[in-house]
Amino acid sequence: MITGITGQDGGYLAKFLLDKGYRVIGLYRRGATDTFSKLKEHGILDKIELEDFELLEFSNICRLIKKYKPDEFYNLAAQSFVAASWQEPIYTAQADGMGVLYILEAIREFSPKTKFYQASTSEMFGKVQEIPQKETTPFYPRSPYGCAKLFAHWISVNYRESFGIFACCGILFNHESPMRGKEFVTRKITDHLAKLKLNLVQKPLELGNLNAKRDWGHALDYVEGMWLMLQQEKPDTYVLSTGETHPIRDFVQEAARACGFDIIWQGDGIDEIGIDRNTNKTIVKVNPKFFRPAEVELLVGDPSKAQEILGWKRKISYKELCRLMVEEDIKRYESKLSDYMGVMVEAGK
Ligand code: G4F
Repeated sequence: MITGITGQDGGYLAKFLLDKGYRVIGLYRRGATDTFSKLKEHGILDKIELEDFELLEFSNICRLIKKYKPDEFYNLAAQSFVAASWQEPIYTAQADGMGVLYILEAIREFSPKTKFYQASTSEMFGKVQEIPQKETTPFYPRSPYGCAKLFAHWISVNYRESFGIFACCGILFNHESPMRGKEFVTRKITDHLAKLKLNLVQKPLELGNLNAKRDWGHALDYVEGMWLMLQQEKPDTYVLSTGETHPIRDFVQEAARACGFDIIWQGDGIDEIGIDRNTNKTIVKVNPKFFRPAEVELLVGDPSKAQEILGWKRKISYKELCRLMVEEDIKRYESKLSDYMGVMVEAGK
């Protein structure tokens, strides 16, 4: 059973489990627009048993856990956009914090043998107390999202220790892919660069803090780590990360290179711009609107425990990730363009 089945990780995990012969029950929120596009793109929509589900409705969590008594439960549902958590702090706290307690209570009551995976996050490290961050690093969240996730993390550990629930926490560092939502910085970058490349827009890409550093891996590698955690004899907490960190500026540069732009940077702070060396065109500029009230400046994780105990290792490199994402966005726009041209030709225009 997977909550958040319509998100980036939900799609990759469902595909991974189906390939292993699992029966997958996917829980989704009714009423969301464009709900199943990622599952369609993975080609697995008709292979998943779907149930509509609201994380804040305890009765429906109980009903579903009672009905299926799943062997494994992956909780990937969340309000996962950090920036939005300052606009919706109460909803974020309820869904990302209390929602997890609802699931744990339902498991304890109706299906105590279910193995539970909680999507904990490197955002909990926030203002980092140690470099690199590992399972024992003290937490210091910097957003309502980080605070809510911290409650969810500790309540999962507590249910493991109090009631013997097989609850695992994956402290996952940023993981991206061509399926990433466009509100997150990597996909926002690759989507806009693809449009610039194909002359579908002329205006530069507008970003916030270019200096923040993130440890970015590919989501496909990370869902394997989630599954590995639930295959161990004992439940535990693991960091999944690459151990490399790069500023946002570097991701822009790398993705731009993959689509033929050669960016040079000029100016400082809110006046910084990125210009294409060959055409002199401004590709990137800073817009303070995207700054956050409190920022997580640096994340870099130490994945040694997952490597040693789970035998987990990321396979897709940072450079490959940048290239894959930008190439996929170019392909998507090219195929939309060729559909459009086909319609125009048919219409005799
Ligand atoms: O891509 P982001 O929005 O991801 P963020 O905040 O690191 O959170 C992601 O990773 C967490 C794991 O560490 C997850 F828990 C969470 O659910 C989510 O998946 O922002 C990355 C960085 C930030 O420092 C932000 O300030 O990029 C910076 N940034 C600069 N300009 C921007 C922008 N972020 C966004 N979204 N949009 C911008 O224009």
